[in-house]
Amino acid sequence: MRHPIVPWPSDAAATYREAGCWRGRPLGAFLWDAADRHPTRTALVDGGTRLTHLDVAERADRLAEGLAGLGLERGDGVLVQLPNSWEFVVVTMACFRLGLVPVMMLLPHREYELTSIAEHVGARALLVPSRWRDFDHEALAHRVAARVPSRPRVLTTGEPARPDSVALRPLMEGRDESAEGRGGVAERRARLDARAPSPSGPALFLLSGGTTGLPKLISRTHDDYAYNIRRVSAVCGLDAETVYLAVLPAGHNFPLANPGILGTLMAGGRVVLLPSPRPAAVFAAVEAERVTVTAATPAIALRWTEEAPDSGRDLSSLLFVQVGGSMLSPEVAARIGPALGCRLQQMYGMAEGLICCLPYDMLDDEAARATQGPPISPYDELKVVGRDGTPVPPGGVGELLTRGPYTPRGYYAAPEQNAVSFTADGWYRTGDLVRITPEGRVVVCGRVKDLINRGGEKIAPGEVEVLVQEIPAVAEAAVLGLPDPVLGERVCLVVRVHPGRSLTLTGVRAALTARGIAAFKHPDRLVVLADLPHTPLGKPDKNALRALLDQGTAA
Ligand code: OOB
Repeated sequence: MRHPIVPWPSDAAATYREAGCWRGRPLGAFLWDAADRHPTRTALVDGGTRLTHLDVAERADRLAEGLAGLGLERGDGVLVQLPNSWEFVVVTMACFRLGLVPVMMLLPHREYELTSIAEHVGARALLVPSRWRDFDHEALAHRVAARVPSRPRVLTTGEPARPDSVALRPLMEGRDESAEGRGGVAERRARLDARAPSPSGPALFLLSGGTTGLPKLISRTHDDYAYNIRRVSAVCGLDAETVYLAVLPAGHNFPLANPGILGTLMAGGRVVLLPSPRPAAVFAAVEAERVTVTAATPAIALRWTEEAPDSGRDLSSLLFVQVGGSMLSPEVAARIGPALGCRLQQMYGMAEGLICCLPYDMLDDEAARATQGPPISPYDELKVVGRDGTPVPPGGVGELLTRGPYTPRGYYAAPEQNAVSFTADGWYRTGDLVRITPEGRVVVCGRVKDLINRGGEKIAPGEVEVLVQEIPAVAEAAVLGLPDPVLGERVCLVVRVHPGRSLTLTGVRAALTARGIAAFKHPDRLVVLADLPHTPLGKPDKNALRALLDQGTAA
């Protein structure tokens, strides 16, 4: 890592330690606890691959030493861009064990995102599949590696196609039982324990939805993430009987840790991994593995709700389905439980920290269910403020500000952004409009931040605008989210073109593909206007544009 992470002030840190939130143990130690308690229970199911808790911990340790053998060291940033798979989990745990800091990328990310983030953290390795869904990630990783000054190694979970790629599988699948015996495992564990990373140091980097063009990385410490996971697991009632189905992209905070993959593993439960939320595959997995809990965005939950009744599958093992990431309409919320034969748990949270949801035993309470629930920790501080930054009267709507034991005080190496996103006394400005009920439950009402939430994927308009401006025909551009019945929002690009030039949506998408930005950020709709409305500061007036598009006065 090239820069230090933003610490909590020492008095807050002391409070969280004294309260027992921060326990001073790295995440790898908690995962080994599960392996000690439940060595032979199945921890991971990925297609035909089934691994026990002990298998996972041993493979992670083996990989950790293998990565160390490649010259990777504690504190090194590595980009992880892997599908939901057992390898993702073992890689993540290996990073925790060695103190490498995985940056959780998404599979659709391309040159633009990978390069800027790899540069930002000075990445030492890129961990990718060889090919995934007909895309050559290994070749992409090499193109990125060649452009990044830190010259990261390319490590792949598949068969490497190039001699300068490192195959990860042989590093994970050692032959302990025959060659080294159990002693080898214990010795390796002791060696890794002896060089374990500092619990107050960075464990992983999550990507922020962000609103500007710069990559914003959220560094989560071992202490803070372990506490987050422990609390949300307790609130959700997880135990060794839990069978969690991971279908959302594992690099997202929601399926990774709320309670998600890591929460389930730490509870001694079983994680079933699927690479996509396709209903038929999901229902088949629920039936086959007796899944008890899964997580979805509203758009995905709606698809499941529509298709479950005719699936012919036995979904009776499901206790609850978590839905979060974007606004869930009350109508859809009312249908999910009955259709899937389980309870609905709404979840409002963010990679920046704060998580709110109703405790598991309150999911039948109708009044409570109309909210997104209270924060998971008594140490979470919430404040609702008006435009002028002063608190609104109790129950009023305003922007939510938050602080707490698992909400870091700043993004990684981004002082200018931090001055905007955090107050001087450390509150994170969520950019969400909420109200808080007398019982302390949060109701999300809207948003003040300039961000597009397309089916739970967050898109920074500024990031797309910058690249669109590079297209020669474009004189001026604004990117905004327009309401969509399925995804919540879709990406709309409004442009003014230079005289005599023209532009098509296909042309824009081709230009953005060439520029290497993830396809989910591409505009779904293009509107060409003779002129754009402006704010007094001379920027495109997005509210005016939205009103214009709403009225249908623009094609
Ligand atoms: C989750 O995390 P992120 O970092 O992808 O996005 C956070 C943002 C929030 O600030 C809010 O704008 C929106 O996503 N959001 C919701 C919501 N949950 C998240 N908006 C309305 N209703 C909800 N229930 O999206 C995330 C992380 C952990 C758990 C759950 C979601």
